[in-house]
Amino acid sequence: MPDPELGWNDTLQRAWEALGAPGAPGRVSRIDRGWSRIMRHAHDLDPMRARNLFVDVAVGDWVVPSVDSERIDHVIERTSAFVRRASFEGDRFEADTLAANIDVVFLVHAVGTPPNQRRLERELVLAFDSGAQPVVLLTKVDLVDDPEPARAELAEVALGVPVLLVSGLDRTGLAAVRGFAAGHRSLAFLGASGVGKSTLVNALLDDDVMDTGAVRHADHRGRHTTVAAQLLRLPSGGWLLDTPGVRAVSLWLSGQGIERAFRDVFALMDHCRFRDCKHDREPDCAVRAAIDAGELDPARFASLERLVAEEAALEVEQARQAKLSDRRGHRRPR
Ligand SMILES: Nc1nc2c(ncn2[C@@H]2O[C@H](COP(=O)(O)OP(=O)(O)O)[C@@H](O)[C@H]2O)c(=O)[nH]1
Ligand SMILES: [Mg+2]
Ligand SMILES: [Zn+2]
Repeated sequence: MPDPELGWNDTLQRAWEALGAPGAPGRVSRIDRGWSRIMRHAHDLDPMRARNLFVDVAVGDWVVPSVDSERIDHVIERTSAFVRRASFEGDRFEADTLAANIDVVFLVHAVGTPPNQRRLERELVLAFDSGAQPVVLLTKVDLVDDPEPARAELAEVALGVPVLLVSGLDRTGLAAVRGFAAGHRSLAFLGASGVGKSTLVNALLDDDVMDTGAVRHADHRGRHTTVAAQLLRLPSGGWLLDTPGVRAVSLWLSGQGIERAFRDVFALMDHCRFRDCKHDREPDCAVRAAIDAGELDPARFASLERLVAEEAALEVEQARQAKLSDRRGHRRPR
């Protein structure tokens, strides 16, 4: 059986058995120019290499290499995936998966810049769509006396999603972050450039320093630089996917992400008098009523409308490309 310490679980086992339990599954730890590095167990220091031919493979994927180890025969059905807008490469329709089988995605925001609720809303939609569990991190808390106002503002749009206070610099809250990797789970970070993702990654990978008390020294900084997406083993167990520049704006929206991230607004909509209420000037509109009563931020509602319109436009585009792809006789991804 594949190594549970590498993240293998019952869901993957079932998906593999559904394929007829072929070969020996391994996990993609890195991809370079069309070649995957595939780990066979958690302490595999010399991952095998196989070519990515005719398969959409991402870091984090569980795959079955061919008997001669040259190619990847199967990509086992993912438990979660971050997918970028599909595009044409030559005459082939490409779904670009950036990361797969991530259990927890941390949405990183920093104190010091004003809390950005609109950005967090978008990230939550993407996180829910991916299938991973979102957790919000408010980092650089060492910079302020009281991070509570910023935390409260993010919590307002995070609904039930936890907002943790952390610092990659003085190591506040790192034990809690690490706790999410219990059971050999895989973690990933999403957030604007400069919020402190790399600093957190370095702090988590650094097992020489205790979480409490010790202050990181400047010479540790920048030791680990992200060049390509890679799966890294946490010293305390579990996995960390370090991706350079996974920018929220470039990701593909699909599924139930919007409904989940805005479930408060959708719950209101259920109470509008008309089923097809546009929440504009209709009588007995529960959304307008909530806005007028100061219970719903109009900016949050505008944000929802923007995301819905964006998703609709992407769906039209995806359908158009899928049709083109069919006409050319190619198989549609997923
Ligand atoms: N004070 C403080 N500065 C931080 C912290 N984390 C990151 N920084 C600084 O913020 C800048 C950007 O950090 P970096 O980790 O590269 O952000 P990334 O772009 O999200 O990977 C660097 O100058 C870091 O030293 C933190 O927890 N506290
Ligand atoms: Mg970085
Ligand atoms: Zn309405």
